[in-house]
Parts: sequence; C-alpha cells; structure tokens
Amino acid sequence: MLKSVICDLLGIQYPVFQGAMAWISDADLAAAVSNAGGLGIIAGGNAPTAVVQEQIRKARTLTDKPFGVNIMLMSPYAAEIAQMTADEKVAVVTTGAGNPAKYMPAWKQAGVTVIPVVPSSAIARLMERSGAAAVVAEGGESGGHVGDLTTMALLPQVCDAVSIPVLGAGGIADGRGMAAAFMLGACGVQVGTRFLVAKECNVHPTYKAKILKARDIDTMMTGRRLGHPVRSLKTPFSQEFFKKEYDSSVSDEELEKFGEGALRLSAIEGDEQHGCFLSGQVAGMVHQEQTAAEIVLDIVTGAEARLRQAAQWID
Ligand code: TUI
Repeated sequence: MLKSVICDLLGIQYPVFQGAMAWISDADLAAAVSNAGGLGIIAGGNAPTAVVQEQIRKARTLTDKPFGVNIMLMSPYAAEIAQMTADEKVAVVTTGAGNPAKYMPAWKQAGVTVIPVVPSSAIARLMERSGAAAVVAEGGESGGHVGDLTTMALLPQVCDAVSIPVLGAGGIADGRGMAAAFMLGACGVQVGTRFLVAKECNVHPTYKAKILKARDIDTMMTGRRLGHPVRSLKTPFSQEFFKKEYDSSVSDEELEKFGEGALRLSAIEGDEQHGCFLSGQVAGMVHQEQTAAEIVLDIVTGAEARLRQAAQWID
C-alpha cells in the first residue's frame, strides 16, 4: 500500500487530505474521510468560533481517527479559532490565505501539528522557520483563493526550498494526479473538488450537479483586483463579478459588497444565479457521487498502479 512519512507523522493510513471548503467541509465529511484512512478537515471559513468548536466536538463522536481543522486567516474570527483549536488540542491545524506565524507558539504548546497551505517557496520557507510540521503547496488549478503558480511549477520548487514534508494540491482528483505529485517530490496530496460530490458531503444538491456537469474549461478566476483571486465555476454571478472588476466606475467597496454572502448562497441555498460555486479545474474529471471511502481508495489504488507502471518507461 502507498505510504509516506506523512502517514507516520499524523497516524493516518493514506497520505490523502480532504481540502477544507468554507460552508461545506463539516464534521460529517471530515469524519468520513478520516474513517476512510485519509485526513478529513473541517473548514473554519468565516464561521464564528462556537460553530467551528461544535463541529470539532461532533467529529469526535463520529470518528476516533485524527482529523484537522482549517483556519482561513482572513476570517474575523481567525485569532479566536486559533486559540480554540489549541484549547481543544485538535490533532492537525491547516491554514490558508495568510501567515499563521503568530499563532504557532500556542499550537506548539498544545501539541497541535500545524500544516500551512502555501502558494510560493518563499512562504513555505517562512512557515518552516516558524515551526510548521509540513506544508501543502497549492497550485492555481485549485478552487477558491489561489496563488499565481501552477502545481506543476510550484510543487518541485517548494520541495527544493524546505526540508519538512510537502503535500501537493491543486489539479489533483485521481490516482494519476497523486502519482504525478509524488513524482514531483510530494509525500501526500490534498484533494478538494472531488470530495464535493462525496455522499457524506452536505453541500446543496445543485452544487453537486454543477460539479458533475462541469467541463475542463468551466472555471474562471475573479477577484484579482481585490488582491485575492478566487477560482469558481463560470456562472451568472462570476461573470457579473468579472465585468464589475474591469469597470473603473465600480469601487473596490462596491465590488466587495457584491461578493458578500455568495459562498453561503451556493453551498447552502444552491442559488444558481447569485451563488459563487468555488471549484478546481479538475471538476471536468469528477463524474459520479461516491462515498468518501470509495474516493480515497480510488485515488490511492490508482496512484499505486501508476507508480508501479512507471518503471515500464525504462528498459
Ligand atoms: O485559502 C485557500 N483557499 C481558500 S480561502 C477561501 S475563503 C475566501 N473567500 C473569499 C476571498 C478570499 C478567501 C476560499 N478558498 N487556499 C490556501 C491558500 N493560501 N491559497 C493562497 C494562500 C496564501 C496566500 C498568502 C497563503 C499564505 C499567504 O501568505 C501571505 C502573507 O500574508 O504572508
């Protein structure tokens, strides 16, 4: 079976993380992925501290395996959630959309393993110096808030830049992607988009249907002007946002206001007109709803087969 240092570090069976998705990755999905041998991750997103804490406590009733909590550092509750995760002594904290260095001492003291998501090798090095146990190098193919580099270019450069373990994310949905990430130096992967259609994922059915229907060219980037580019499915909302972004008569404040609440509208209401349906470029490879266990096993066995076959290229 495919194993790596990340399995020993975290006490998990397979080096597959379920990417945190705001308004979507709850205790049910995280526990299902952890029970399947991967690492399930509860998304903090912009949720208040008590809501995230409740999900942590619920996940503990659903699994005795390790799971993680992601802190979105642009959240107004980031500092409070950072302290709460230390108090709760969660096994793993991942972070996104910022620098978590100032919270590191509290997590270290509580024995929390910290794995920041990084978009460049400079930020990866900074995280290593701050005490991160590993990093997830996330390329711009992924859904949500993304950096400039592709996974293909970013992952090997991050691997060269740090000596802690590196996981790959962005553009990975099956065993081929996982095998490729290992070839680029990763010792694990983080997968988001494919878990959107997991049976245990409580996202609105319309969201699942849109992912299942999407083709390779059906995502786009918006939000560059505001300094936080976001990848989502092409929808009336994202196309309108894009137009406003290039309209100099629209102020930054108006643009921010236009985007407010759009993640809740997609994930909870399934609002096809006004929702922002975050998705990675791999949506076109996601063809069926499956259990989290089926997804984890398909990715890992697929990667194993590819990696075994790799020797065929050499005579
Ligand atoms: O964070 C993500 N993906 C996200 S966050 C999110 S919620 C959101 N909604 C609207 C606007 C913005 C966010 C949806 N998807 N991925 C991890 C990630 N982290 N991508 C990029 C970064 C990152 C960026 C800068 C990490 C560190 C960083 O450091 C800069 C600094 O502050 O030094």
